[in-house]
Amino acid sequence: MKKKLISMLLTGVMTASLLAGCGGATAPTAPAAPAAPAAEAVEEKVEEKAEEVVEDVEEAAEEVKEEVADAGSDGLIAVGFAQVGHESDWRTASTKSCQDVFSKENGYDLSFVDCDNDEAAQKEAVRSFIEQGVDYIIIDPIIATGWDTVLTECDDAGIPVIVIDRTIDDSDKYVSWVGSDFLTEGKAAGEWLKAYVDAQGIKEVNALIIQGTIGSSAQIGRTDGFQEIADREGWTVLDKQTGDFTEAGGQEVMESYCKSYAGKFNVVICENDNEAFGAMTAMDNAGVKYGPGNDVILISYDACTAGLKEVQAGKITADFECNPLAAPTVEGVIKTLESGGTPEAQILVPDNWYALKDAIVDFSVDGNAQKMIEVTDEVIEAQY
Ligand code: GYE
Repeated sequence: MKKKLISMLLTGVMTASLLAGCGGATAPTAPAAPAAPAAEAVEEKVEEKAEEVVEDVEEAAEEVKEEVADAGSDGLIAVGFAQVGHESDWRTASTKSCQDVFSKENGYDLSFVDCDNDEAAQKEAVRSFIEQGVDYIIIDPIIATGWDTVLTECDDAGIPVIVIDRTIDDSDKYVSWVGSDFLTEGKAAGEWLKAYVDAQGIKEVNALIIQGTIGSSAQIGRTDGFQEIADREGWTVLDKQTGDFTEAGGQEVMESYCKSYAGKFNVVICENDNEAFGAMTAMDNAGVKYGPGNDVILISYDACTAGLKEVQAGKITADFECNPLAAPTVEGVIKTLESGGTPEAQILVPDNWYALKDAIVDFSVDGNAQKMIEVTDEVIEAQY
């Protein structure tokens, strides 16, 4: 194609220059003298010029093609979002937040994939976004590792990646991470428990932990943060098993705990509210009394609306929030990129800690005094 274009251009230019010669002076009657060296130099120059012209034409054609492609999406910003799944109330709120923000009315064409807690499906979803040629990819990584290969593919495709909520710990090929500090959440639960048992005159802590999805940064941070305080205070952590952030998982683990540790535990920590709901069912069925003034202190994370209702009902003694409404902040990152700016690499969304009045105690995390919010009808009404 390119050669054809060059020869067409060359013929055109040579013809034009010959015609121009005929018009100005008397056409030579004798046969034209054999081409002199100067004529070859002219031909080379013309060929060079023709090549440049062809390259400019090809570049212009490429730009037009790209504009046409963009125009095909009605000028919307195409965003691919690979969501963890639908395992909890928290996840539902996170998904709704993203779908509300990245709507067509707001100028986005959102491709949403619920990866159903399946790591392979999540990688597949990201690769499908690359195939689609989206403008941005958002990932909430089910677990923190195994990401560098697929993030390299995004990088090679020139598609910026933004990580929301959970972290990716084995690759830095993404523009920004927007989420909560899970280690601080775990430490806050431990430091609150220390202040609470002291205030209640409870001398011993024998704790059972129902963990989130193993290998997720939310599970790692909450488990490690609480364990740090437990080790410092000499508490006994009788067992840790995963409930996979689901209500069924929480109930199953708690049923097993009620059999294996009957009468030996006085604290249960669930790494999200849905596990706490399942644990409550199991303890009810086993006749275990929990909540303020009872045998077992029940601690939870997320502080979703349903979780705060259980705090108000005197079931969950303290609930440590993880804010699921990060989508507006992620949109801010995209807007910064769209305007040619450089967004922050890490953007923390604020979390709060909740309890009923009698369970609100003063405590600090890493030397920073913490504020607890008393659960009331208004607080529940305003929650996510
Ligand atoms: O705690 C849980 C959800 O990644 C922080 O995942 C999130 C966790 C949250 O299933 O409810």
